[in-house]
Amino acid sequence: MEEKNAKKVMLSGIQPSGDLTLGSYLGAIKNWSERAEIFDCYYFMADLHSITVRQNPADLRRRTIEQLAQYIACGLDPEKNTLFIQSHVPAHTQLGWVLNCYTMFGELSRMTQFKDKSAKNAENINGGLFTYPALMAADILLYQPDYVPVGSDQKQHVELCRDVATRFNNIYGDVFKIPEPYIPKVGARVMSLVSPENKMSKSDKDPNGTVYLLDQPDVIMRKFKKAVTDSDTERCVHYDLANKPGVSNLMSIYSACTGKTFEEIEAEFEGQGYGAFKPAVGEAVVETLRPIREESERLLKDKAYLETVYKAGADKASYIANKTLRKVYKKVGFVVK
Ligand code: ATP
Ligand code: LTN
Repeated sequence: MEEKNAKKVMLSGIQPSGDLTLGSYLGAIKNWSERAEIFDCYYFMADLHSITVRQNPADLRRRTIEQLAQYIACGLDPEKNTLFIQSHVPAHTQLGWVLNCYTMFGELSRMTQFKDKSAKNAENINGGLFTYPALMAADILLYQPDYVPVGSDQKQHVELCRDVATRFNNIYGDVFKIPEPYIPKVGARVMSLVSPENKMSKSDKDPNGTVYLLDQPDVIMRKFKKAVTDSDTERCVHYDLANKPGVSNLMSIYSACTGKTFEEIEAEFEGQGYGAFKPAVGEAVVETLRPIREESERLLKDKAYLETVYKAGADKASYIANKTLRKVYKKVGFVVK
């Protein structure tokens, strides 16, 4: 018991707003799966957040379950990690409401994700999109985590969460642990295969730029063969992020999948040009993703097992979350039953 309490807590979520990608895997989930021994880990499908942008209900349901299967297939063992669906733990919306009342209009107005998403969805700038960070703060603070592993785009939200938690603690005493964002090292940023200046993203409109975890091998190979490289005449495989972003991105992917260094990759393809390099990267990705796709497909045939996982996850998460919620309700002056 003592040892369990000594473990640091880690928590993160991904919105099931698109199918998971090679970027989600290399940038996030792969690293999460290596931490289960050291940390007490909570990972969830952020379905409540995803409806801030209009979703097709059948797709959202399918993707939420697929995301769970993919988390497990990527190595998140449900025995060692708490995996759950955000909407199954009502404490998220309950604390979300309370924190809305401790988050300032000005703070929310400054969030770059709000500005970006408002520009992209001008016809649906809804209240949820605006107050998204208060719900995200609740997601985090309920579990009193030490670290929140997120991409650099989410750092601003974790900082706002820290500000809100500090504000609350200053009024009511030490209720919340102040969490640290945990940003992966540079290089864990996989770029689009068709526009390497943009991040590979699950909601990208052009599927050719994005490799999905469930893509079949022939689809992956086609995407890599068509990947943008660069227009210089020497066509050599050399890492140069500023001048050769396409080739550099492919090298990063190849390195992440094979464990080879950039020097080793340059030596391997010396004098061969991109014609040999691009299919080699494709094959390395196919082999990296093959066990994940096969295991996901197997798990998706066993809906009963996935149901036991998300039900057990929701029970465990609710137990922890409700403890924090109860404390908060008492502090703000609600009659607690
Ligand atoms: P959306 O397109 O719906 O905004 P996204 O594909 O950009 O989503 P997120 O859901 O914002 O992905 O990211 C989930 C996690 O996956 C983030 O914490 C981030 O670290 C990681 N991630 C996503 N895409 C990449 C990428 N291309 N490279 C590295 N990490 C990534
Ligand atoms: N906003 C995040 C998803 C997310 C999250 C969280 C991440 C929702 N709640 C709590 C970490 C902790 C995103 O869009 N990637």
